[in-house]
Amino acid sequence: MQRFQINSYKEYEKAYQASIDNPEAFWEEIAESFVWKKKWSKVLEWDFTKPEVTWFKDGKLNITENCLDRHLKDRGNETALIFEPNDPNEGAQYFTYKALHSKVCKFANVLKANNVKKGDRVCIYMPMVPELTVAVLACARIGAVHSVVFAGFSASALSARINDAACKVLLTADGGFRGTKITPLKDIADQALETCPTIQTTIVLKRVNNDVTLLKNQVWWHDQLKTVDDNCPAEIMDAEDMLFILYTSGSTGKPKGMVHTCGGYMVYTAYTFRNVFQYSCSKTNDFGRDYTRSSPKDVYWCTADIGWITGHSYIVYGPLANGATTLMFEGVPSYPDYGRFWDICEKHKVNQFYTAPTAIRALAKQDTNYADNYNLKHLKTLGTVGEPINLEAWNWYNDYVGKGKCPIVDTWWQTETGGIMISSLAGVTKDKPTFATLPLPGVQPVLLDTDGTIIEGNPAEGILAIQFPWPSIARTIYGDHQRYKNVYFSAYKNKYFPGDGALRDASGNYRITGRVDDVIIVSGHNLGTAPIEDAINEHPIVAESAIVGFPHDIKGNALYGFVTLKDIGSTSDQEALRLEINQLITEQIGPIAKLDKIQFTSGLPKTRSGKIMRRILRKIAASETDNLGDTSTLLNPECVQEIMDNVL
Ligand code: 6R9
Repeated sequence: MQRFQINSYKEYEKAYQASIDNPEAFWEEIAESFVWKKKWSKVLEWDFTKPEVTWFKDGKLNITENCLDRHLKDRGNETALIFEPNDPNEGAQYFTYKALHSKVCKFANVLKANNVKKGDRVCIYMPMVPELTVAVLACARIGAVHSVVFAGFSASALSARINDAACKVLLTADGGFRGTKITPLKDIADQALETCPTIQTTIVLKRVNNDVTLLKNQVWWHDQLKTVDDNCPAEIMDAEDMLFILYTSGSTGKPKGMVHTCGGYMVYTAYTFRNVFQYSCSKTNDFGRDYTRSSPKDVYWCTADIGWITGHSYIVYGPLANGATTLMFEGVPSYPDYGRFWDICEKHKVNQFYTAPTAIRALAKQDTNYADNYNLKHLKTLGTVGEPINLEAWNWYNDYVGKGKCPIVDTWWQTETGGIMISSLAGVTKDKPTFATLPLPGVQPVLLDTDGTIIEGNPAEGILAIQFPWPSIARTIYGDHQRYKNVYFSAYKNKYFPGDGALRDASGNYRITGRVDDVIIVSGHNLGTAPIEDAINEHPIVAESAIVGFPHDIKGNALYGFVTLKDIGSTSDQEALRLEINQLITEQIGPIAKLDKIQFTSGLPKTRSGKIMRRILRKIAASETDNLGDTSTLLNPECVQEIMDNVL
């Protein structure tokens, strides 16, 4: 019998081997730890050429029964969710499994009362408050598909996402607290709704007491709750029914609505959560059998926003499927001061802490070492996600937060993969600074040459690809299966192509070296260059633009824009134009996509086929001009010198 929890390196090796030798038998045994309404007829069917992947065919379940109902008997009074508000003086809130179950059922009934049915799409544009978690689970309860849009996105980004999925209902709030600022979510939503004909109802949560007026077809969350009870049987879902859509940036064009389904996503996020973080429940554990570690129960905190995949998989679904205590934080690491993360760790006795390199770098940069002022002795596991972690940040995290005693799990994965793919297992397999290390059971990575040949042996460096499906692989791009095929399955035959490069050391540990496409990761957020360029090009006097990333101390990468104007003499006030350009980007995408540097130039380096040579611009932006590489194919080599002479 395959154990749910891996407790030693030997067990990892055994599990990994079993998952390669017989993936179906391996995942079947793991899947049996969950509550299914009806068992599957086949564990896996797949064909990467179509691409089509089916896990747990004909299996029936509801993920919320696995995240909530099944815990009620043994751990109904244990804490499921801790909410830490933006303002520390407001005080934390604690929700037991019973309380969370009741809230989810009630809100599920609100959705039903508003005509939301199985398969309908519900857009959620909310701050990091408990109602967000409740809303996500309430959708899953009745089989509605949630599409959470990060509350930092602009009105036009929001409406594009609502329209892409033809959402029926929008859930939002009067506003959201972020440090000293309030985001006027309702105003932004109203602006978006002007161009969203499919939205029938908007349900508005009161959070900041902003003075907002409800328009036609808008209702208050609290009023809606008055008319429902908390009895809501879970909708029976097929393992392959859609659970949610989550948008991610592509290197070209509009955002991609990645589709995740119920069965495989649940199995994989729960399994990886338990094993990567080595989360300890207590002696009475639902997956039972082999669980002996420590009690009482751990407190786990992931600092991500539920608007991103990390929040979906490792704040909500993975932890709750394990009966864990998961903490969500509304605010920012710098408010009231840069000690806030550590204050929360001390206050809630956090045992597993999962954050992003950009946050670590920002904290490490402060003159005061705030981490030293708090008692962090409960920390057992530290995690990082979102981008490669540089050695300096890794060392700071290890020394000042982990005090040299906590394993650091550097988890490589993507919105598309649904769950963690390459990572050490805390204290079970070895970590190695700046390396994500080893693939999880079920994950079969390879490194490829540019022509697609598999590079055998170690060490090696190349393009990362995955050659076998895992349960939580995204099944399609909503409404555009052809694009799904083109982006992920066409570059290399019969392999999933994630868009990252990697190297493998002599012992087979993977280190992710960064994107190999036109996606730039800024402060852990994926940004496609094309949508930003589209926004800039809307400016009436802009002719053309090209965006590249350049190294930044805190953000990892920052954005550098090269912009040509329709008439070079058309503006004397470059500073004003820069502000206007960033304003356009803020309106079209959101403040996260603003450019740090904007250089005006008379031309952009282009190939004869008219493609902008970003490779050259990238080098100039990073001040690596010693070796610009091959410029012989350029149509207009003269502009390169001009750009170098005026670099910012
Ligand atoms: C979970 C998440 C995915 C991209 C991915 C890669 C980068 C994520 C990383 C990492 C190096 C890690 N990335 N984790 N790079 N080391 N541990 O971040 O999903 O927002 O879709 O981003 O992030 O480039 O391809 P998503």
